[in-house]
Amino acid sequence: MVESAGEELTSRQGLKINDTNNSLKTGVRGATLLEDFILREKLHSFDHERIPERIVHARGSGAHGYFELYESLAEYTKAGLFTDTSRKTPVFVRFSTVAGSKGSTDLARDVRGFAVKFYTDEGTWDLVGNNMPIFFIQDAMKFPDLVHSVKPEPHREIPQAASAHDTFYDFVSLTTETLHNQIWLMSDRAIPRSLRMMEGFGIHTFRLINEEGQAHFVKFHWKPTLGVHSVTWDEAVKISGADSDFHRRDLWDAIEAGQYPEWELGLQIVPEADEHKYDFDLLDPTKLIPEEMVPVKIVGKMTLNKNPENFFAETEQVAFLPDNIVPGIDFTNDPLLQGRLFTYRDTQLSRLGSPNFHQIPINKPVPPTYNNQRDGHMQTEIPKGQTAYFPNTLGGGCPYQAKLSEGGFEAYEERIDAKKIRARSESFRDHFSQPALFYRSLTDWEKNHVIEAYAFELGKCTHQHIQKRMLWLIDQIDENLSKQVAQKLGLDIPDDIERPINQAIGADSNVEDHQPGKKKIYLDESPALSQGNTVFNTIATRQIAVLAADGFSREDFNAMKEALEEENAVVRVIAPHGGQIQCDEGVNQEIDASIMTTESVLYDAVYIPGGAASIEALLNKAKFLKFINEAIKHCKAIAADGAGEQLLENSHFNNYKADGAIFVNEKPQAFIKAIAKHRHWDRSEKVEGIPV
Ligand code: HDD
Repeated sequence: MVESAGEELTSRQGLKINDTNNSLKTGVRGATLLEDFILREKLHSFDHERIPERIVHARGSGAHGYFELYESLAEYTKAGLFTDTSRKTPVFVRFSTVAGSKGSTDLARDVRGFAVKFYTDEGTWDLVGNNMPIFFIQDAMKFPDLVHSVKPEPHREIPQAASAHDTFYDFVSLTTETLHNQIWLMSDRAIPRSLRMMEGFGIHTFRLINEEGQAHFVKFHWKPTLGVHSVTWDEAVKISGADSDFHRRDLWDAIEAGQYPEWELGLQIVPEADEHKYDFDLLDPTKLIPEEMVPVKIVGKMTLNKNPENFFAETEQVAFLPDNIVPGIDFTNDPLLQGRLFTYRDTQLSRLGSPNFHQIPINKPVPPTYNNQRDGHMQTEIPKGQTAYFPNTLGGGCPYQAKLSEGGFEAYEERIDAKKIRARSESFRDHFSQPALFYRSLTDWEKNHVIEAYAFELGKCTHQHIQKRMLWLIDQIDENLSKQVAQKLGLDIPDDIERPINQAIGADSNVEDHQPGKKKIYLDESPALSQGNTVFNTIATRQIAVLAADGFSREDFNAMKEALEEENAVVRVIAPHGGQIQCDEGVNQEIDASIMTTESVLYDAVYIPGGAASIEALLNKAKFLKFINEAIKHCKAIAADGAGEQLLENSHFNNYKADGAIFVNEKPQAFIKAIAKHRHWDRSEKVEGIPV
């Protein structure tokens, strides 16, 4: 850590610098001298400040924290972090979007990366997951195709951070294994309210290995204590303009305010003997195990309590590797995971420039490292001695191999008796049952959002044959879904998929092979998949906009503020101008944002205290009416006292008095309960006509 407080400026070689503002010239108006090594060093360093952004997941935000275990899992694993309840294992987490560039908006409709680095006493374990429990493809071989299809189209580099374009749907409609992750992408999971309010999943089936060498299959789940919540697509689009750093800022602010984000870690554990018990293959990363079939056992908690000191040094340079593993955890033959075990190390070489990237502080393991790997760009250690090989006598045989009984890593001994073959397992064939299960499990409002998302995304495709292929495939998932999307697109659902194209190009989409029309129904619904069943009992960290101007009622304001802050919500006063406003009792109030610099989509709920002069001033600025109309349209909780009701009277929602989440002259408790519910979707149809 370099701390420059109280220090003099130096060059990179330690020379004290007296003037960093002026270059060395031939007279004050003359040419600059090549001799000016201070100028040259400064510009040279600047010229090389950037490193290549990540091929995918370029846009990310990170934080430090720790993981604590509730009870020993020694029955299943020998991993220290899962057996020693006295440990506080340090972690670094990086959340990301997938498709956009480093500077793209946080609110893209996209999968979110959820990568956790555990700095354990036995070495680093990276759980590199996403906020959705399944992936788009079954074999790593298809990853470059998937990514090339979703990234901006190569001829004109459009669109940025968006899946709504022809090449993505061309690929998806020809690759039916993508349909499960694809429907999750259409759901609200793809537009989270906050990084702190989304689940995380390890996705692949891994193994836990205990001291006796016994294995269990395991899937990892992160459950946010604040629940899983999302914004609407209309908000996402507007937030992208109002504050494209919305998620990054929210994470940073919550940690700075001491409101530490938390997730519980849950495990789905499956005995080895049950490997073939299910209607799907545990090695297929496009399938989840419904929680109703194998419950999630909550085993510990992760808390993020420290922001990075420096974005580049930590969040940008952190290198996650799915092959960073510790004794007690092991891989399976999931063909997507197997490919990942190669590709992440490889990408770090071009991104960070050297095999020594593990020496960068954020990537450094806890235990000291000793081996015979040497040299390379930016070797920052000084390995001592004559030998760099094994076995040796000249170095006393060191570093010597660790005994298994003393923590040496041992790969799980899996019996393999098979032919070498380039093929996909029959057991991976079913591409439709789980997307259908997901859709069936959603509430009506979630289903509406999925319909709207498909209509938007396919509406952005310019090739009708792609739209029609998609419609036909969606029809195999759910007929009502396809009907509604087709209606919005103004297209008919074709009777059959366009086969000549598929067959001619040899695409993997002989859909009959993937069981459309005869989906398996091994579970009617999986309530755990719906955000309708998440946590709705807290308003902690929720941002409440208070609209006020000079003359606002101090009594109303203080009572509401106190009640909201008691529940750990964040109260933000928004006024017609910056600086301060004065209440009806003549006391000054600092404002948090002027209406010129903020938007309703950045808040969870709105409160309008009374005060005739204040309300008159608010009604004089059209943007306050836009603010309130948007909050109504986005189904947020709203409370008003006294003259504050005039803002509601002047809104486009005539029926506000009958609304279950709009409160006039009521005690704060009802408002607080309504905020905790996140949104009031039963309002959505009634406010469709509001023109904002
Ligand atoms: Fe990946 C980064 C998650 C499949 C190749 N991936 C990356 C990150 C996350 C994931 C969260 C960002 C890590 C960070 O914050 O630095 N990736 C996943 C998940 C997958 C998955 C959950 C499937 C279950 N990925 C996957 C495949 C391949 C890659 C099949 C290639 C065969 N992923 C990469 C990569 C990245 C990456 C190109 C880009 C930057 C990096 O690795 O470090 O190698």
